Amino acid sequence: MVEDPKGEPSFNYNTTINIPLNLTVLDKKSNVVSGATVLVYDENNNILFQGVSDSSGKVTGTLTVPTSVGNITIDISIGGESISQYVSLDSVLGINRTIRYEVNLPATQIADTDSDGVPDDTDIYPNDATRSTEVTYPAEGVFTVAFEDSYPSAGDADLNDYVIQFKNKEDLNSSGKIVRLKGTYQHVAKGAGYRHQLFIKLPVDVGASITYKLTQADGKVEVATNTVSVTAANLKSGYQIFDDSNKTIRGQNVHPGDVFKPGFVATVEIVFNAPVERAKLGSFPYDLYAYVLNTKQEIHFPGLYKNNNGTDKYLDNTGFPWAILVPGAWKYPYEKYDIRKDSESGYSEFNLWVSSGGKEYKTWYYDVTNESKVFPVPSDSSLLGYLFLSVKKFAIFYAMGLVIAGGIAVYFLRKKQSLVA
Ligand SMILES: [Ca+2]
Ligand SMILES: [Ca+2]
Ligand SMILES: [Ca+2]
Repeated sequence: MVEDPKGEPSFNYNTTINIPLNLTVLDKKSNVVSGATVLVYDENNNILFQGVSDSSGKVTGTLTVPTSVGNITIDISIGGESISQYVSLDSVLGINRTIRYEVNLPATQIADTDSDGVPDDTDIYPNDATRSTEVTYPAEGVFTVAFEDSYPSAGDADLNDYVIQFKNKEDLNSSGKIVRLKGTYQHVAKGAGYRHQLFIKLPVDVGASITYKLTQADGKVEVATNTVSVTAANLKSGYQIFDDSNKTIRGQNVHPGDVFKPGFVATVEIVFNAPVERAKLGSFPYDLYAYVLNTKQEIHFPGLYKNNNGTDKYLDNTGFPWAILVPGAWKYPYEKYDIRKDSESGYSEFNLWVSSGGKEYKTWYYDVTNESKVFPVPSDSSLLGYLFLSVKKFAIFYAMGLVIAGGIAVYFLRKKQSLVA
């Protein structure tokens, strides 16, 4: 039974979408099935979610994917019997499904060394009952966040005042709760006179232990690895990732002819004192924000805070944001080039993307249409790309598991069904 809510999400310059996932697994006799492993992955086998059905047969979570992802696959597996459902994300706002097995489920025991409910062959941490999977944002490479720092005044839309490349990794337990959150952040541009700091707010109800390290781009240590305990209140009020932006980069990296000088790299690992629900933590990129020292203003992504009259606090009166998230090592505009003006923009698809409400030209940021208008940020020399070597571990791991299953896999694949009750 498919009851996926459909519609168009409100457009606020978002390049990723959060899709709630609610599944119920039933057997042939419509009894609920607990202990079924649910795995969700995208077109490139990047894992988006993993969980195990509870005593009510339910699995809940949230998928966070770039809006350009067209299809995902949901695999449900128990006792060697699997069902795959291929889901087009076109106009999908959520995934609400009841999935029924049409075969008798075998009573076979599958090896689960740590007894967390996730079989060894799909458990990223087969000897750690507190964790069973990891999700990386993005699966490969980095995201870029670009801030306009004049808030609450409208910016000039050159989107280079304070630019950070980053990626995050979550460890989830078998209930889909987040046990650990890791982030790596690199300062890449400062096209501004103002000074900034980078923070993250996590509105969770538990404290955490945070391990932090700060290095220069070449790895030279600025702040040695250290671990501190923080309270839930600390996490709610904001944890500082970077201090004064004047001190975390040696060049502005925004003018034609500037030799790119990558800035400092911060590595943050947050281990929560108890697993946290997605609804509490929020979804990638979480509440990552800049604090402008000169104006004492915080600058957040749209979609998180409202004014008293109900409008978005971080969209200006023309509907433009002060913070934009872009997949990849984004080539932001040169100084004073307004991305919205055809004569100044390096991205002719940007306005088309905006006027379509985000439905068309979803990968505008990969298509530089005027190289003379954008800063040539290196795409592959980024340090961050090398800091998460586990990137595709799962995809490879999973593929190998299927290979090892060998002959019986063929048998099961033949029986593999996509029936919906
Ligand atoms: Ca396990
Ligand atoms: Ca485990
Ligand atoms: Ca600006």
